Amino acid sequence: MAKGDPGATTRSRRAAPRSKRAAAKGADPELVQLLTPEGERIESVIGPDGVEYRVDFSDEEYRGLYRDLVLVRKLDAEATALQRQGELGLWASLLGQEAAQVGSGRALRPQDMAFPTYREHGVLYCRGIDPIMPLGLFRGVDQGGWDPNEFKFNMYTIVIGAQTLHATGYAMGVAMDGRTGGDDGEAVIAYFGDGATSQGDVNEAFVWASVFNAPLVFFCQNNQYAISEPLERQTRVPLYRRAGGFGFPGIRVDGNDVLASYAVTRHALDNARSGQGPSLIEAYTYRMGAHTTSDDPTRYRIASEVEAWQAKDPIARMKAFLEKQKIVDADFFAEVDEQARREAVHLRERVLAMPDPEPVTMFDHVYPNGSPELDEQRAQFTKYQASFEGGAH
Ligand SMILES: Cc1ncc(C[n+]2csc(CCOP(=O)(O)OP(=O)(O)O)c2C)c(N)n1
Ligand SMILES: [Mg+2]
Repeated sequence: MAKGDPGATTRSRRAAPRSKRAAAKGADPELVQLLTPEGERIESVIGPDGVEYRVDFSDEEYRGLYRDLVLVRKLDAEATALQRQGELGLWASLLGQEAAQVGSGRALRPQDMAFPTYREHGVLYCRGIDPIMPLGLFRGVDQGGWDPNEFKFNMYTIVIGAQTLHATGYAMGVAMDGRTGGDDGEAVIAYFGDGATSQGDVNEAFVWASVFNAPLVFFCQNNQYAISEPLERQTRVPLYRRAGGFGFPGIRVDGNDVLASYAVTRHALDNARSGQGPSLIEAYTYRMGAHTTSDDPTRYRIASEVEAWQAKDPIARMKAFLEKQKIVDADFFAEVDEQARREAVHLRERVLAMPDPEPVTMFDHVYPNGSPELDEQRAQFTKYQASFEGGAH
């Protein structure tokens, strides 16, 4: 699938998927999966919601998804390295969550609006935003530099769960403006984590979205941890089942399976855009790295757990599938790796070249037209800066 083409159709030339099995042997019946960890393709699966989930991509689209996965992982690794070298203040890695993000990100149609947390670098990439953008934020040289309306991708939100309320209000507005209905309708997606489900904001968002039938998909990446707190400290029931209590459908998808993540998200978005209201997707995945670069996960989880999830790696299974089905030629993987390497070098060069802003400019974009209070704070700050030896710096 072409970069920046999130609306590409799932219907395509290659009609018959290779595997005819309805579901993998021993597969979790609660988990929608279309690609096993071994790279076996499942033609279609009936979810516990009775919906038949399937994708029907062309070879080119399959290769495109693989390229997306590799690129976002490489750029993320580069950002982690930059933080380690002191070039970023902090980085929240998406390692392990590439399929949940690329699958859902590519399922968005151009008109759909996304509300991310601080970890959605893969979705940001799928929205066609320059991957340099979040690095300015984490380097502390800007406050997030993209235009949410231009890219239909809101600002990163660090306040846990807050964006689910923003998304609900926005989605209610979409419905009130009559922008739902048909393929051209607008749907909204709100990303959040397993830990966020314990927040009041998220539960309030569920209530409002439900009773106002908002065109909204709640996309929870259950990566098993909220910093050091494991999932069992958030819930006694699978997270997707919470939706039932609020009056809308919930579904759990294999978040390490890019095809299933795409299929489930596309279905939920299309339901939302056609006026059928909200739903909850629990993308069951794993945070392979630290919570952020300020965290040391070896303090609270054991290596064997990480190893078990390594066997479910989202990129490895897509690679195995492409190889098995011979839909790549010999140099494809090397070519993708080389592109990723080049883009990472380019990213690094541009980060190192970012100018440091004058500290006083932090007051510039707080309000569109400023305020007397802000003017006072700016004056105080300028005076404070000038008190240092050598003047303003
Ligand atoms: C309202 C609020 N409370 C606490 C925090 C501190 N905090 C930052 S990340 C985090 C854990 C979030 O876990 P989860 O929702 O599972 O998302 P993940 O980081 O795993 O993607 C917490 C508690 C915060 N940013 N905002
Ligand atoms: Mg989490």
